[in-house]
Amino acid sequence: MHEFLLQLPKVELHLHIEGSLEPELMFELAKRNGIELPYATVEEAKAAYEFDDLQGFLNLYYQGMNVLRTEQDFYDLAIDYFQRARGEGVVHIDMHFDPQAHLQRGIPLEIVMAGLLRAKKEAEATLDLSVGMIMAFLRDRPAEEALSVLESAAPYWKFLDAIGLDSAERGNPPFKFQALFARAKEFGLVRVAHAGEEGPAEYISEALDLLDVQRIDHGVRCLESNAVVKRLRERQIVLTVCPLSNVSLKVVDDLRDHPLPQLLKENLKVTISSDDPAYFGGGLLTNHVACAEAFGWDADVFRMLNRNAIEEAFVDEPRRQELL
Ligand code: ES4
Ligand code: ZN
Repeated sequence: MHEFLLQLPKVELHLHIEGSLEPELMFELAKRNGIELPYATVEEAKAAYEFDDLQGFLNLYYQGMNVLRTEQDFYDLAIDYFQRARGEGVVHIDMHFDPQAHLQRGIPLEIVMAGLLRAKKEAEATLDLSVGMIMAFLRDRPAEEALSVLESAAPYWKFLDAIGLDSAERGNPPFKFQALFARAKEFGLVRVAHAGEEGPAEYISEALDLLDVQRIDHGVRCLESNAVVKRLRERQIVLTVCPLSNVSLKVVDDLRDHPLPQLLKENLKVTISSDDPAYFGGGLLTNHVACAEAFGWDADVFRMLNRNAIEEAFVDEPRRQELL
C-alpha cells in the first residue's frame, strides 16, 4: 500500500506554506539573518511541537515564521517544501500564505509575494508541480485590517487563485469577515475558509451563506448538524480534511476515532491534505499512509479522494485533464 500511495499522483488543496518550515531550515535562516531562536537544537524545537489545541500550535507557528525576512527566505521556504512534496508524489498544491503575519513583523507584501511567486514559477517549470495561491486572512485580527491588506494587494490579485480565512476559529465567526469576502467577490476573487475545525457546525453554514465560499477547509465538525451535512452533500462542497493536523491539535484523540469514514459514508466530497506538515508529523504521503493504517482503506478509496481534489484544484482545464 505504501508503494501505491507513493506513486499515486497526489493533489493537496490545504497547505499553509509557513507551516512547512522544517526546524532544519528554521535554524539555517535564523543563522543567515542573525536571529536568536528559543531552541538550542533542531531536536529541542521538534520536542516543543506538542500541542493542547489550535491556539497552542498557532503560538509556535507565528514564532517559527519570525526567521522569514527576505525574498530569498520565502523562496527557500517554498521551494524546500515543493521539492520534498514532489519526492512524495505530489503533483499539485493549493498553498495558503498569511500576509498579515509578516506585515505585523514589518515584512512588506512585496517581499512575501516575490519569494513565493518565484518558487511557484520554478516548481512549475522544473518540478512538474503546479501551485495555486490562496491569500489567507487572520480571523483573530481586526476585519478592517484584513480589508486594507486586501485593497493594498491589488497589484497581486491577478496572481491569486482565492482568498482564505484561517487562524484562531473560536470566537471569530465567519460573519466578522462578511465585508471582506464581499469585496473579494466584487474583485472577482474566489473564496475559501477554514470552518468547523475547532468551531461549531454553524460556522460552516455561516461561511457558505455569508462568505459565499467555494470550499470548506477542515469542516469535520459538520457531523454535529444533520442540516449542515445535507447542504454540503447536496452542493458537493469540497472539505479539505487534514487528518494528522486534527490529531496533533486534539480535534480528535486518535486517528482511529477520526470522523473521516463517517464523512465518506455521508457522501461528502472529501479530500486529504497536510495543513502544516512541519508541525504535525509529516506531509501528504504520511497523511495517506496513516489513513490506510487507521481505516484500512483500499486503493480505490484513495483514488476517489484524489480525484475529488483534482476536480476542485485551482488549475486550468488542460492541467486538470492532465491530472485526471
Ligand atoms: C492553521 Cl491548522 C490551522 N488552523 C487554522 N489556521 C491555521 N493557520 C495555519 N495552520
Ligand atoms: Zn489550515
